[in-house]
Amino acid sequence: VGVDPGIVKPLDPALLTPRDGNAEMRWEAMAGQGYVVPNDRFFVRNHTHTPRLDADTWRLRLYGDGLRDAPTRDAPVEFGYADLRALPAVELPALVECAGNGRHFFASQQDTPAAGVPWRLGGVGVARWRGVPLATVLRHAGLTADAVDVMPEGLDPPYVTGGVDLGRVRRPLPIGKALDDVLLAYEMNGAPLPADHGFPVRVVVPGWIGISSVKWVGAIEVSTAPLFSPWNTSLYRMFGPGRPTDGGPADTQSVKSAFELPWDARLTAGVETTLTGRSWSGAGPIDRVEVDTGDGWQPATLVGADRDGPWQRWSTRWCPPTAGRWTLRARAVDVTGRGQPDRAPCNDLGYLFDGVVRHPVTAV
Ligand code: MTE
Ligand code: MO
Repeated sequence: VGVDPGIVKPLDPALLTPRDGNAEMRWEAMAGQGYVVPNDRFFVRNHTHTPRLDADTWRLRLYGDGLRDAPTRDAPVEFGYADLRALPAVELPALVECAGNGRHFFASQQDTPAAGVPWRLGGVGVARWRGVPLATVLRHAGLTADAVDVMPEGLDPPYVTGGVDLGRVRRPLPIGKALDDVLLAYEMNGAPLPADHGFPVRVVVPGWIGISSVKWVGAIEVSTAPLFSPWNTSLYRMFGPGRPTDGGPADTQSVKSAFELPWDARLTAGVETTLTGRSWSGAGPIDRVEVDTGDGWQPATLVGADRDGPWQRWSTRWCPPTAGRWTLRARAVDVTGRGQPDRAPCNDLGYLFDGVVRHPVTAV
């Protein structure tokens, strides 16, 4: 069991794979698990490193011209940890997924490898998050009717890349999403937020790319004019190739499917086994899943009471006919009709992969 210097929790190699100072969930570690990803195997994505914060001295500072009484940063409306805990709480299962999840497969599907963390499919997880709706806190803070954007900011160290200091991690959210289903979460799967996942409080933006879900949140700007930061102007945007204009900031996550198998998987030829996996989309629940083990697409069996949740478990039976190399494929369609193309069109920064992944199997 190793420890990455930037990550606090032990990185058990059976559960998590280190990726450039981050940790990717191993899909085979989800086989036989319940609906949520346990905290010890939830992926970690840090721009710098996990800060150690004290809940007793932690403050959330809200300010901006979209608040009646706190127009400037030097005179914010403040909430402490106990103040948040005293407000009416909600708990919901939500997907947090890195915008670059699946980036590795852009490189194997096309000639241009995209820059960034080379995630396979384990830069995603579903947890039960408990906290206060951001809407509740904004209204307590004196939200005005003409606010258009809110921008949460983390308390982790400023992010320096290519010699340029981009400041603290922060990304604007349109007020419509902020008032819809966004949480200020202080619990993850029934436990206080682990340090790596944002202790004492993080933002959870269901279905949107992970960068929206700012960890270790310390301030929120509320503005009557659109807000900008490097995290929505130069990072986490859909640039080229084949895009004559910039495709704008990425927000809703794409559709993906993963087998709960090692990469590569080893199976026994001539022995029928149950293969399991999960499919998900940021745009809504999954409607149907198909699997191809070599003789064409067949419906997978949907497992569990997952219909309305952020991801769907499924299974299928398969017997590798002979020893040798095989390829497994899975694809899903969500309730909005979005599916998975055979090959995902690439973009410069490798975001929102949604292609069908070819999972290699060796039958022995
Ligand atoms: N929040 C802060 N403050 N700093 C960060 O580096 N990384 C973001 C987001 N929130 C980040 C952050 C990114 S890119 C992702 S994918 C998610 O956190 C990952 O959340 P997790 O580490 O809890 O899985
Ligand atoms: Mo991310």
